[in-house]
Amino acid sequence: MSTAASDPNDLLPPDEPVHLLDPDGTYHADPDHPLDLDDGQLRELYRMMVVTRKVDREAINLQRQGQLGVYASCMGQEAAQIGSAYALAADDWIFPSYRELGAALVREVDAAGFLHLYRGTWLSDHDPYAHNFGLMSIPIGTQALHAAGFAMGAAFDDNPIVTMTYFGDGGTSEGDPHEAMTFAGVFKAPVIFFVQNNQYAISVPLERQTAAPSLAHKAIGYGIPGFRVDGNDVLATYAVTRRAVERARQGHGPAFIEAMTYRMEAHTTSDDPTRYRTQEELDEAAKTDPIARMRNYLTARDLYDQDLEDGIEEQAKATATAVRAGIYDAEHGDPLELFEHVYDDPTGHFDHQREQLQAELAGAVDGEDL
Ligand SMILES: Cc1ncc(C[n+]2csc(CCOP(=O)(O)OP(=O)(O)O)c2C)c(N)n1
Repeated sequence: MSTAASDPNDLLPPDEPVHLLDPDGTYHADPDHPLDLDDGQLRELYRMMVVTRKVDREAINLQRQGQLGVYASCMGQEAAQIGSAYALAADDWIFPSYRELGAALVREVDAAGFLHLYRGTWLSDHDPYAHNFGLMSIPIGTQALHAAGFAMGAAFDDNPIVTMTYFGDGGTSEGDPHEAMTFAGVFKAPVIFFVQNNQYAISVPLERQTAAPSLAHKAIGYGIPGFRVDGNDVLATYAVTRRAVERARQGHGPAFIEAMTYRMEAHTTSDDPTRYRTQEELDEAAKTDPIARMRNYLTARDLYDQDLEDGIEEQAKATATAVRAGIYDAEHGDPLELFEHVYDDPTGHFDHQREQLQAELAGAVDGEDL
């Protein structure tokens, strides 16, 4: 007996990514992607993008001042993250990578707490169960397994939640998302694989990442429908994700969404992007900025004025200031905590590593450099 879709073409993405907003803010209604957002929610999407960008900049500044060890910016990807996270219900779960500050802010995760991982203070100061938002995953794509497993578990329990995981174009070449999508397809797990195609995996451009016609085309190999969306268009991202989420909630299984976007900043603060991309390319990408686009749309709809901008700017500044206060000179925990919560029954090798660190720390206390 075959479990394959009756028509494989149903799994293939459309030729063009779904797009509702032009860069000048002109809106094109699409009967397949109707919007169910009121004026307040439209402004809310804009507000969250502005706050995200401000906090993102603050995090880069904090790294420059030696307060964070490293930081992975999401500048340029605010619409992809906020439009998609906003399409979930509060009970649904998100399993992020390391670049999802925007999605974290939609989930009202305290930004300073979240950034502690980048300071090395602790994994994060947020309780995943209070926000239905997992910890950042640094090993590429591992969070896809968490999302697929969590969704399968929820389905076994008849719990009608949906999970969504974020990973990048580079993540699609890793084994973990492959395994996650294989399981999700077979078990029809209610999970959304949301890929932010920001064109690069560090210095590796998309054309060296895959020979597939698009990343979304890869989904057919798992029996999962692939969708494509203009990820710099917050309304399209919201509408496409919303549809996929409802589909999953109704028992129709997983979806793979490829959001076309662009990473405007370096891969992380340790990267020098001038080694692999040109200023001309950046200037071109800046013309598709997601925040300017939404502002143009709100202006055209008479939903934007200086008072709104001032209020949002004030809130963005207050959030950035709170992040600075929470991170600056925050005390580091005991490095040996690293070894807790790993094994119930630690291996000899693991114990040995712990002893080594303990000895090094004792040396440092005695005045030796680590
Ligand atoms: C398993 C694993 N291999 C390698 C790395 C090193 N690494 C960190 S980020 C990155 C590129 C990821 O690119 P992509 O998936 O496109 O996501 P983006 O960083 O662009 O959001 C790599 C190879 C890692 N963190 N984990």
